[in-house]
Amino acid sequence: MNGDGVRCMMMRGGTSKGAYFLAGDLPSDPAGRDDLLLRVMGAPDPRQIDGIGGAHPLTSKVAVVSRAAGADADVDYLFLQVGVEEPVVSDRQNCGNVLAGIGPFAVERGLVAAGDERTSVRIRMVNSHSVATATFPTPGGVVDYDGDTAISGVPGTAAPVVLDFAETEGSSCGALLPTGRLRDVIDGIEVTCVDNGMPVVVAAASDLGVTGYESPDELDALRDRVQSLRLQAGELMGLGDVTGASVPKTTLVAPPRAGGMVCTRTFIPLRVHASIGVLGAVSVATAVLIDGAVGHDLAEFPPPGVPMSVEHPTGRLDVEVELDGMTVRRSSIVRTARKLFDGTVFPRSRP
Ligand code: NQM
Repeated sequence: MNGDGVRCMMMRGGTSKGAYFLAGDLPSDPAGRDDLLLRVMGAPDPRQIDGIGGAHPLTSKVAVVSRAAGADADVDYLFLQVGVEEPVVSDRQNCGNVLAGIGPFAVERGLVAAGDERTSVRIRMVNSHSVATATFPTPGGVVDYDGDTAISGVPGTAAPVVLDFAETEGSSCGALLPTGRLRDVIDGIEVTCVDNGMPVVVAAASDLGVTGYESPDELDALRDRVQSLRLQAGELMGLGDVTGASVPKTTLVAPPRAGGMVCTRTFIPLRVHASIGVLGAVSVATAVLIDGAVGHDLAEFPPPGVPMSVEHPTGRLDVEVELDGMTVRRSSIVRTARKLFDGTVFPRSRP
């Protein structure tokens, strides 16, 4: 703490934006921490006008980082989703986009020594009890955010952050197919419930009476049906009552139409994502790879060695997933990240 202010770095991680903190700069009790974060982000308020949140779930995110407690990682990363309109801070999901900023942040804060060319940081993702390795350029021991990697949904180019995932299979629900079945029928619709780092309910867009190529706004009308699907899926997936939770997500799939593997529209959990989450895309791609799962029959698979491209409203997201039967061998993805500001944030005072 620094007077009334708190040390904070704002970063774009992939297609999300969030406030990154060292755990030691925040209150250690979760209730005090969450109260502070709501006041930092300006929640609850649809405009988050009195805080640094961006008035959308994708820009109302927080990363809490510390030196790793165990030897299998360099740093621990706790992701917190801060509500926009609801006074809620949730640790029930992970975020692969905010993850893209964790390695650079760890170097900037001196938690990890940078290599001369590039640095690899092993990150324990506390929300999902799994480890990701982030590799990014650090010429001369300094994080370089500039580069020529473009990702859909972010203007321009930046330095690549390569994220390799291990043990993401079933990391939130305990199994890759948390209901124990390839398909379930909910409200008369066939769905595949999957968790390869993010719990997702996959349904064919056509089964909900849409093409799957609509804009996010056009799909808003499906909110009530999606809520009904995910509430029942949440119980089947062992997540219990997910009324106020940000998981499971729901992804509508359709045949690709831009050279990718599958086209997607994703509810997070009720607003439609402008693109698709990282671990969300990894989970959907994994489901689609499995013969018999929803989406398998409408997908077009790339030749071996070519990444699987998941189409979304603003472009494509390339993922690599290696499955051996029903076991995930590895998953990886390329993102970019950027430091936006580093300083002191002043939370609004309590009402
Ligand atoms: O799936 C949005 C995002 C995410 C999560 C969401 C994410 C992921 O785009 O790993 O990145 O699904 O709430 O940041």
